[in-house]
Amino acid sequence: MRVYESDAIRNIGIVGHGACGKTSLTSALLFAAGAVNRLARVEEGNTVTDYEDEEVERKISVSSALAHCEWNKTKINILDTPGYRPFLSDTKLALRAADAAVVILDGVAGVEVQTEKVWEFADDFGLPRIMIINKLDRDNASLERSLQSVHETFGRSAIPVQLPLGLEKEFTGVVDLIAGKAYRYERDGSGKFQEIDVPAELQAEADAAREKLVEMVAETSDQLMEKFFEAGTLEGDDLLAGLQNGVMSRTVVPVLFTSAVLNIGTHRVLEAIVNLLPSPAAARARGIDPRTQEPVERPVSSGEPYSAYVFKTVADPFTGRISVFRLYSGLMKSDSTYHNQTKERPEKFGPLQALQGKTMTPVGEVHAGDFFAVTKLKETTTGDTFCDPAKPIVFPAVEIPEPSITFAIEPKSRGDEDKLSNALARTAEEDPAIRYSRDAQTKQLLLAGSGQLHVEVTVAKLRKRYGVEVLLKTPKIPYRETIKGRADVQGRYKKQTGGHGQYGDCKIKMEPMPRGTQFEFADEIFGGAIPRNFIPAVEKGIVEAAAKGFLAGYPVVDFKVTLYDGSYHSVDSSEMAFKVAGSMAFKKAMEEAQPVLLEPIMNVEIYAPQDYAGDLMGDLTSRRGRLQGMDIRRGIQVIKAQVPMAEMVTYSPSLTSMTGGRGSFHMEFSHYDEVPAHIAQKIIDEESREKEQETD
Ligand SMILES: Nc1nc2c(ncn2[C@@H]2O[C@H](COP(=O)(O)OP(=O)(O)O)[C@@H](O)[C@H]2O)c(=O)[nH]1
Ligand SMILES: [Mg+2]
Repeated sequence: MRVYESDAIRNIGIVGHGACGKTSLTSALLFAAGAVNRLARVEEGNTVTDYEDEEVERKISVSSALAHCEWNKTKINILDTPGYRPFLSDTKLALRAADAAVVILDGVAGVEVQTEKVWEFADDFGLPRIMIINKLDRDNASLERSLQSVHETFGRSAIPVQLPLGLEKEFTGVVDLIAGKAYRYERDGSGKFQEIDVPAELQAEADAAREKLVEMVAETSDQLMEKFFEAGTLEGDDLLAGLQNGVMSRTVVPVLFTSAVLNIGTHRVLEAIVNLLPSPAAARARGIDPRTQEPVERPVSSGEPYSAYVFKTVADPFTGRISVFRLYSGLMKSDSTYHNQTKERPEKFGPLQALQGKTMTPVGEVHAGDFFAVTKLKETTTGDTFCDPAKPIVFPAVEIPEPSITFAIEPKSRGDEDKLSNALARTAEEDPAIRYSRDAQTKQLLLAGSGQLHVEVTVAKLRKRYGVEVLLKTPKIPYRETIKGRADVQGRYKKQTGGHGQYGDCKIKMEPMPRGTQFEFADEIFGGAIPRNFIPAVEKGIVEAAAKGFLAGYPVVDFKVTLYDGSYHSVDSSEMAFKVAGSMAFKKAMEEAQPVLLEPIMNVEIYAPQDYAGDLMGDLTSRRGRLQGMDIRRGIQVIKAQVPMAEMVTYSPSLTSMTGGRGSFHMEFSHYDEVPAHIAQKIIDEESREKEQETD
């Protein structure tokens, strides 16, 4: 493998809505640049970047993958990313490591829901962009419609630098407006093309399009504006330089045209990546100085002390952990020890590897701006920074949205519990968007992800890679019980039939306490009505009974018990007897004290385009939600509400169908509140039915 200097590198993230052709275009680019020797296809499951089992099987990308090729002596690192919503966290993590975004549109569909999302990601990271309208060979492909949707959604920065030669069945290539040349391709996927003059019948259209482009570029600088006014146009070099500037300052987004599966226009895309997009050296590495917490930056240059960021971890069942790095500054070599600043410890590196999808090739050293992978690092996880401890810098980690859907999982075969927790830990390492935990109350193992498909893919991974079959279930709601009234009762346990008997007797008062106080026990025994050593036993009896619940088996909380009287027997009394007396008193008191069920209430924030606000609020009302406020952020409607957790279990798929996938939401626990009586009765009935089934 060659070593590339920073200015001979381009790092691009290929992004777009699912199925717009990102993986196919990656495949075509690799073939066009000669990095692979055939045009691999998503349908055949042989592409470089969709190599995971789940990707081959489902024919969609579920995680980002890295590939590279060389064009005009420049190394192009390509991050092919997922485009479906449940996997977009991974797209965001990958873009964090890129220097530019190549935004792909399906030429039939135009801008789609996730196109907007990935466009925003590129904004968040300040990435220059080019745009590609793909699938121009398809029936109903339309340039006007696609461009109109682009302008409506993203403003006027997008501007074609090409014209297509034909469309649909006639799409054979492109006119390059900058070079004033046309490129006509064979339609057999071979990538063979001829450079030709702009066809006469397209000349007028090409001139008009070029003029628009020139005007737009002229506006990017005063100097170009002057030249433009003097000469009435901009010539080759000025146009190119102006375009580069416009791209860098993110005021211009050049638009190109392709058919990825027919391999048409791909060489022009490689040209555009090399000529229009910046090298890593054009930006500075920005982070935080861990000693002062102040922002620091440095040039992306091999002459600087080393700093690198782990943007991806692959849990390979054979190779083990593979950490994928973006090197920001300095150079790194195989078989050296480097400092993980985030974990504050050294790690021994084996060989540095270049990644072509899943294929690794050792490289001796890597220079600033490039990517590499290392296997079997011990402590390193996604989001870690490595740097020279003498000149430390930490790169901020990417914020991963909270999961939106939670399932309870259990292994199909008992005894697989350990295997499952090990498999989950490894899976979570490579996919920071999944979360798993054991619910302290329901004891269920919970697996949360960004959508049903995300959880299903995770479960499939658990099965295929780690051989653990799991069942997915709707999670139990951690209801609780409490009281609204007071009680004053006696609990007396007496068994005195021959021999050693049992005797315990207590009088307690029970009263409600504020939410969140759990349980309080007051000992007001004076004068030894119950001997001191038995008093903790009474409390223990109450605590144990409260944990088992009274109405429907859920823990009783937020109440106070005052032990104020009792009696004992000098021979028959024991801790055991007082514990039983305590639990008897508890049950009696519950009967009197108006027990009720409590349910967890969530703070929910819903984000969707404004048109959906009415439907969404109606739906929230039907879920017993209470509206807390509304807001518009970045043109997006934000609805805040408090909704019972039980009503949110099915929210993720409903929101998707209500908003055509445009909505998203976030929720977190707020507090416990009383379950309305008619619903409480259903929960209690359900619980007793389950109990019966268990004892059958
Ligand atoms: N007709 C046509 N189909 C394409 C083109 N690019 C991709 N496809 C098909 O669109 C589907 C999705 O492609 P894929 O590359 O997996 O999209 P991704 O989700 O953006 O990675 C596959 O069936 C491809 O064969 C194209 O340029 N023309
Ligand atoms: Mg893909």
